[in-house]
Amino acid sequence: MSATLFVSDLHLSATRPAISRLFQDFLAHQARQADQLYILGDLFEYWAGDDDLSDPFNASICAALRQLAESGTQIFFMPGNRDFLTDADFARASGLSVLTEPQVVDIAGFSTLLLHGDTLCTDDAAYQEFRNKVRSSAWQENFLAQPLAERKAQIEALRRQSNQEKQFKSAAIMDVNPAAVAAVLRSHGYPRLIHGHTHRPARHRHQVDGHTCERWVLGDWYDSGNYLHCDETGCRYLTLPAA
Ligand code: LP5
Ligand code: MN
Repeated sequence: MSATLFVSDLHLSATRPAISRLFQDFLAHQARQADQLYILGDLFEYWAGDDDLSDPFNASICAALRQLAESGTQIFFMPGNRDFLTDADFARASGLSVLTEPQVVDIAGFSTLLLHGDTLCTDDAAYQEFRNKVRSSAWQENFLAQPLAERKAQIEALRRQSNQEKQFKSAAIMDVNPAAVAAVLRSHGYPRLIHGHTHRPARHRHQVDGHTCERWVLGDWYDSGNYLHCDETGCRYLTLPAA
């Protein structure tokens, strides 16, 4: 039976070494037994550009991914709102294939739509406006032309602002919008949907135009590690022991 694993929202950073060790352990064990590993965004706390591969922490994560790929597990990475500046050098160093979103893939016979998840949070108008700006190639070219240290300082300022604003946004605003979910399921032929970003792991069922679609939300790696295991029989959540 083929096994495909899904993770997202690990937010790896040198400041949380226990979670990084847990992830490296997951790559060396559970992920090795799988045929494919999908990372649906926010692998890193943030990614300032591929020149930050010189950072020993970043390099160690990429090397562990590459080792997994060389052992025979295929790795796919869909960037999230924190690591959308990853580029070809990152992909090469990690031995993975980058997926653009939205992406429909066949997982053990099930048509499955993959997203990071932030595009479904359409009620978060301030975020969507910000997203549109930073996802334009003109903005990215300009940003990446600045020295790494300057970029990191700007990201720190953004993180402070984002954390502050999130305190005043309701839980509903930061969750997916049901109409956006229905629209994306409709436009992709009523597939199963797997996404992260909201950090609210749960299996949902959506009725859209008479079709029933499953939506699996991935969990974050704040307190412990977790992943979704999918095969011919369907999907199930698995948790790793606390770090
Ligand atoms: O990530 P999460 O889940 O905590 O919050 C997101 C939204 N916040 C973000 C910001 C990232 O977390 C910060 C790290 C990103 C690094 C990317 C690198 C390249 C960009 C560098 C730009 C300088 O994505 C948050 C959502 C939340 O998800 C739930 O969906 O609410 O959105 C915000 O809080 C964004 C604000 O609402 C709008 C911010 C406007 C900022 C204006 C420019 C500030 C520039 C500061 C430096 C010059
Ligand atoms: Mn996210």
